[in-house]
Amino acid sequence: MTDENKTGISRRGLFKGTAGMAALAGALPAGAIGSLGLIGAATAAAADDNKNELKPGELDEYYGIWSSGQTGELRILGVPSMRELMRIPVFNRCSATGWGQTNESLKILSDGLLPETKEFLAKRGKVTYDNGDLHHAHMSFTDGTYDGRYIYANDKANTRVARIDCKFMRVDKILEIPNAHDIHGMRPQKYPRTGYVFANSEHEGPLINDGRDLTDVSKYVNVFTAIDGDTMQVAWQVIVSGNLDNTNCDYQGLYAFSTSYNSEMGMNLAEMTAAEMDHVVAFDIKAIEAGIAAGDYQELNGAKVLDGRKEAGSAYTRYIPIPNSPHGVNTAPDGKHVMIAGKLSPTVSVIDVTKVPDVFNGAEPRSCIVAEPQLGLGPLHTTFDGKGYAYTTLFLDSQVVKWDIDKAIRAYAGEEVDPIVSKVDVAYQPGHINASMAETKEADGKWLVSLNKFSKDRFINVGPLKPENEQLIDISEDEMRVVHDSPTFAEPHDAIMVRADIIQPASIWTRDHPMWEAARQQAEADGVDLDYGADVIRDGNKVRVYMHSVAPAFSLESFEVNQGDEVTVYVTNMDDIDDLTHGFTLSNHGVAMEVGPQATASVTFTADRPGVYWYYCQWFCHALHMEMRGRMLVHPA
Ligand code: CUK
Ligand code: CUA
Repeated sequence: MTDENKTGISRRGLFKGTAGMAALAGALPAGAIGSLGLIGAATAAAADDNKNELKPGELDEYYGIWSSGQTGELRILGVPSMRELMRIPVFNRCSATGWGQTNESLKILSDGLLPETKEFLAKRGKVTYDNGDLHHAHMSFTDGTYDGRYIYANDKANTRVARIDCKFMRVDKILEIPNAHDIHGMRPQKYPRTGYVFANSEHEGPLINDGRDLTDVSKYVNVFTAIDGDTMQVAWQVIVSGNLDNTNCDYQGLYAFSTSYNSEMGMNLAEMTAAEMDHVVAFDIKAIEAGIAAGDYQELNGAKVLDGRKEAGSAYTRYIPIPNSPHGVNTAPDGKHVMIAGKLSPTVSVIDVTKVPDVFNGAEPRSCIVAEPQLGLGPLHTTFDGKGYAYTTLFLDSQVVKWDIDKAIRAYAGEEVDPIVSKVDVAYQPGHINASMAETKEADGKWLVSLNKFSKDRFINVGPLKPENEQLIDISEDEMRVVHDSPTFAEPHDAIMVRADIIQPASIWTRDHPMWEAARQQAEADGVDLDYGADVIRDGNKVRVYMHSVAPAFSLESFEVNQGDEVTVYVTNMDDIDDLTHGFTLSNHGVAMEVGPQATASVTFTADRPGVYWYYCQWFCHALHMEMRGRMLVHPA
């Protein structure tokens, strides 16, 4: 086997795209960095009077909901201050909260996994994956705007979608998607409500992936999934031709759209980028629902799978040709236009959703395209201000371009107008972009964030791994103005900004929360009060330890077990005061969990080290926080 076959990156393939491909890999010409740095400094100096700078004690106007890529968590920032307010563990294992270790979190992390995954993990002594790659985090909608109920997030690494309950800002469901390979693009339905959560499988494979057809690429397919956002079950899946990248939907509840950068079904770089035109798949939601009702599907791994392949000429899909390796899909708040970013093409293709029905009725697929402005090199994602302008990131140019949607449409019709309004330099290589409330009909055109993949010289050097750089841009005036740099750890792909009045989180947990229902049932079976427990229950070699905490003490100052016992410790925090979090860390056992006010958390481990081991509260809770500790005494076998 040659190196070419191993990686798919042949010399020929890499150099084919010349400067463009090199810059896609992150290489900037040295001169470009210096000059961009100067421009950035000048912009910052001019921006001393910024409205984004909050005084101590002032509150932000927007919740920024940030993905974190390969970190696997969700982050909440305040906008416009860009202060990081909270991290919500999702697909990652979290040392601070015990997410991925407590029985409560492990139940959520394992319940929605496929049976064969559970088997695969069990052989490795695990009940869940402990990594994730969270690209897209988006809020549930009602009638075209955010409703503050849920945030949905994808895991590209392990083909999952998670739901975060905005009341407690914790994950409450996770679903592993069958028949798919690596969920990438993900967006909730906008209208009439969410409803469906659309999720794209990015990578292709045999539909029945059990070892057959390993090398017969002609048998590979890709699937588009609609999840029921209420039950977090797969509603239906559609087999497509080509791969799928990003997705989005209209404001009418009729269509969803997905980009495909690999319409070629290539298995290496040269093959994937060979065609001049790739496509967007349009999905007719009503036709698909009718197909399900009529039984036009096969059942596979518990999912109803319809055939929407191009060759099938199905009623469910249409393939709209789009120039070279399209990436982002963004629906404008005008409710009419969907922007498809070209990536390797310098264009953004504008679909008019009112013309899509004609395409399903036999009109030429590109007849729904009403504009295709040339904006610059490497367009990836687009956002909006609700005033008729669109903003697109130019990855290769390291710029954000502001353009006039109406002028772009007129130019496409032949009029001599320039849709480009202005460009602003960002540092460096932006991917996603989003403006305040921009993916809703309430887009308000105040703030825009550009999520830049490289920070290079923007901050003091922290070693070979650099932070990324997110820049806040004031778009409330005609000229875009970069007003703030925010270094960030790996790798927020996407972010949304939600008006602060829309999300109303609780300040303390409730004792009837389903997260500790299993603990409550066990306590009842043991004849113990879960809320005010101070009990040790022996059940063969299983020991259940119930304690509660009221600052600054645990209800048990010690408990005794025998070497080899399987021990479960339940801790209930009976403080009901805002911000009074306790924790339970058991030393030299790798055990630590956070217990919020009015919450219960439990952890199970084997006590196989005889001796004295202290447990302590690791969340600073009281002047006597250091004294909040106790002993586990393990009798030797
Ligand atoms: S993708 Cu990352 S820059 Cu995963 Cu939304 Cu476009
Ligand atoms: Cu309780 Cu520190």
